Amino acid sequence: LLPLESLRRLAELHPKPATIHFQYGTAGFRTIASVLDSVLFRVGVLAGLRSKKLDGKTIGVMVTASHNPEQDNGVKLVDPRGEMLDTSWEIHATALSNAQTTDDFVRELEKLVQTLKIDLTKPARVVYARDTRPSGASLVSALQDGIKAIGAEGRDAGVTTTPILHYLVRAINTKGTKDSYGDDSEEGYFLKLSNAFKKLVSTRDTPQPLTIDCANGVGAPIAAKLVEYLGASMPLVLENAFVTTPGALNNACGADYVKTTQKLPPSLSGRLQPGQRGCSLDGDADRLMYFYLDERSQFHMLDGDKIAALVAAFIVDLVKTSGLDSQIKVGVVQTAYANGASTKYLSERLPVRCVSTGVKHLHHAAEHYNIGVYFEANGHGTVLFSPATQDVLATYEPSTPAQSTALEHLRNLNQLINQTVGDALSDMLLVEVVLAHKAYSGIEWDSLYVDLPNRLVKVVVADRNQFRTEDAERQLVSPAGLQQKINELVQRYDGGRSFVRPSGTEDVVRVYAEASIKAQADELAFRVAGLVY
Ligand code: 16G
Ligand code: ZN
Repeated sequence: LLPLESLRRLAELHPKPATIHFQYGTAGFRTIASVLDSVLFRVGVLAGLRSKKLDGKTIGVMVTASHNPEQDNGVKLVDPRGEMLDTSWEIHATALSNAQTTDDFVRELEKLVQTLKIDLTKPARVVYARDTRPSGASLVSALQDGIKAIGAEGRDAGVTTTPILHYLVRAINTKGTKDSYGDDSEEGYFLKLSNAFKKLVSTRDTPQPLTIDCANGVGAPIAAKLVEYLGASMPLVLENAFVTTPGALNNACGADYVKTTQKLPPSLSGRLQPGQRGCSLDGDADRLMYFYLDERSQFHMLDGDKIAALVAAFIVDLVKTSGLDSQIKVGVVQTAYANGASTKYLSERLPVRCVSTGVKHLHHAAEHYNIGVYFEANGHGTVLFSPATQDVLATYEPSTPAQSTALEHLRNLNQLINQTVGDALSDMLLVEVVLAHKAYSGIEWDSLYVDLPNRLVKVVVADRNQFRTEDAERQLVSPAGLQQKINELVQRYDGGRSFVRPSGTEDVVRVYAEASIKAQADELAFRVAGLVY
């Protein structure tokens, strides 16, 4: 039976604000922090139930609003393998969060337990963490009340990055098994990454220091710890590390700023020398944007598509050199936002699939390859080695020194890459490994292909739910007739491509357009926006 007394007593301390409708979307719950107290309490309870349903496996809860402004916050659940919450539970999260009174909440809980056949006698374990937002501490205490109310065991992972929380969940659940993911501590994470990195770059000279824009977020203290583990193997210069300055988080800095403005954060101007490269993390360090200044100090952005191109080509080469190309097939997953030039570059080298926006879609599709590389243009992504591929790598016997070296590199990449979710710091080390092996500067990396000019605009519409898409969001099926009009417009532009989709995180519709000339991409975007409006 549900512990009704503690559930009711603690639920009373976290009443749901009237008139607000919550929704567990692509990024979990995310909104202005001041209304989230009841949501956090209920997520604590739900995490406990999910753990019981999965036989006491540890469930993760991350309190963050990523690249959103400082006054926002959010929360998402992490499943036992370190992946996003199973989508079939998203509606349960939404339903629980919207129960108006304590009675409604208890009724929703009883319904859940019954329909999902949850055995309440099972143990429940939850590990949680938060980013540096000022609202985080009080939201975590609401979460702790929820965990307590359902009688679950909680573990506080403190202030850390989203990808480290995902790592911890997987490490805890695989502890002591043959699939052990590493020690279930922050130290275990740093050791795993830094050891693999050092082996991968053992033959090169000390590199130029890399500048990291930490978005004034949790990436700053975590990168500072990473610096100690990396030592001379990778000198890092941390910028925008003002985590306690009010209003600084994600403000005119960070990966989202760089991607949307295609500019160097003003705080870095003068801090980066011509020819030097740097990168930006977002507020919870799961997105990464690279950039460099050319010799005329012009800014150039290297986004998630450029990372995918760099990394996928490198892995394909290693697989071939190791002699494993008949056993290991490498593939790439992108979304419709991937620059057309990147899709062309990649398609000439390996299979490429396009899926709907959102990490869960990309991650899931990447699991279908032996090695699946996925990156969103916005800098979120990772590489997945399938279990069968990991076995192949563990048991394969190379027959030449070249094969043996390539195999060793693949094994170390398997350790270096955080495969639970996109991880800016792990991805950054991955990029640095490839650049070192190829002896590429930012310029050479950038010239793998030339981005097609593009433009993204958002349109406020009366009801964004009217906009429904198919074919991985590339075609509108509703409103009727609109896609036809878009097609007619697109045809008139050289290299034209455009699509329209409702945002999953904001109350807007997004319009993306590409063309071979910048002015034409802008014009196409605005004309399609005109059709939508
Ligand atoms: C969320 C997604 C991100 C996606 C973005 C699109 C996760 C963890 N995050 O932040 O992958 O790119 O939404 O936002 O899935 P939009 O729907 O507003 O364009
Ligand atoms: Zn993020």
